[in-house]
Amino acid sequence: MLNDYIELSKEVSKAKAYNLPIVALESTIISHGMPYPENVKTALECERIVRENGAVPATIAILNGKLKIGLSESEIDFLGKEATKIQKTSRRDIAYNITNKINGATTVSATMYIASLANIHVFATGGIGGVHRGAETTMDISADLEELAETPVTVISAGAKSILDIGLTLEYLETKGVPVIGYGTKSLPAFYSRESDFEVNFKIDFPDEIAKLIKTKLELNLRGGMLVANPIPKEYSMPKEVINKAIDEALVEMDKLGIKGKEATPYLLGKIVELTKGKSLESNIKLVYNNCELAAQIATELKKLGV
Ligand code: PSU
Ligand code: MN
Repeated sequence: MLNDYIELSKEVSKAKAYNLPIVALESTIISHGMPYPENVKTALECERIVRENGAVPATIAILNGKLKIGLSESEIDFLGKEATKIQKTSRRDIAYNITNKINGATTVSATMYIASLANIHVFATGGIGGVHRGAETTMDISADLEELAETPVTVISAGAKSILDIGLTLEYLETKGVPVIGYGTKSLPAFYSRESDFEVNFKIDFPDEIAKLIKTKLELNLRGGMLVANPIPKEYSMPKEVINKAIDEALVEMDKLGIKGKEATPYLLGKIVELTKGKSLESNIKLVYNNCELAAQIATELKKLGV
């Protein structure tokens, strides 16, 4: 039985019982997206921000053979501190890691799937995986995009990072019928910067309007989720030249080392932090907080609509 595999935290199961708004949070960002101890601090602060904005946080991971929805502080600490023992888990890894009781930090794809099992419709993170640069030869396209096509969860992100091919990522999402919403912006935010050379599909200025769209999409029985792109607050954004130089260098270094597959994104994130002397990490943390706040507001509005 599916339910035998799912374990809700007390807080999340209470939230379900009282029909409170819930925001899903991923754990790959903890174990493989940021260094310790910033990863743990960030994850706990994300939960605090979600609560402060009227919703209940559900950080998701695979622990002791269970799909865990809602983690304790010590579980979050474990995922951050013991990161090298934690498997990055996307959709394809879920069954294997459950069967073999391998502890796993869930990517956007796995987190979306697990959130959907608990009927959670809103999920905050930093960045999603996408079509990698050079994908025309490597075929490196994140499972996150397929999940957005399949699973009815709206992901609040800071747009697409230019470690990806942003244009191809948008094309892929269009093919798969995934709407890309700009929160107060026509330009697709590029993670560390507020703008890119690409446009979102729809600009929406208020959380309640995003909530309405989520409801409509669910009721129309359109499969899949949506991507909300929320620009990083100005004061934490990075000049394009600085960040692009670091990204280009990191990509060259990755090629030299022959790093590919699931190791690619964690390697690039770490290398960029190193090359920017920690500046990119600071921006990354702040944009995640910003997304948690918006996600909690959207989840709250969604509850008012009865979803
Ligand atoms: N982008 C970030 N930080 C992250 C990730 C992406 O800025 O931590 C993580 C997310 O968990 C995302 C995953 O789902 O990387 C994508 O990995 P891949 O490119 O291997 O699909
Ligand atoms: Mn990949």
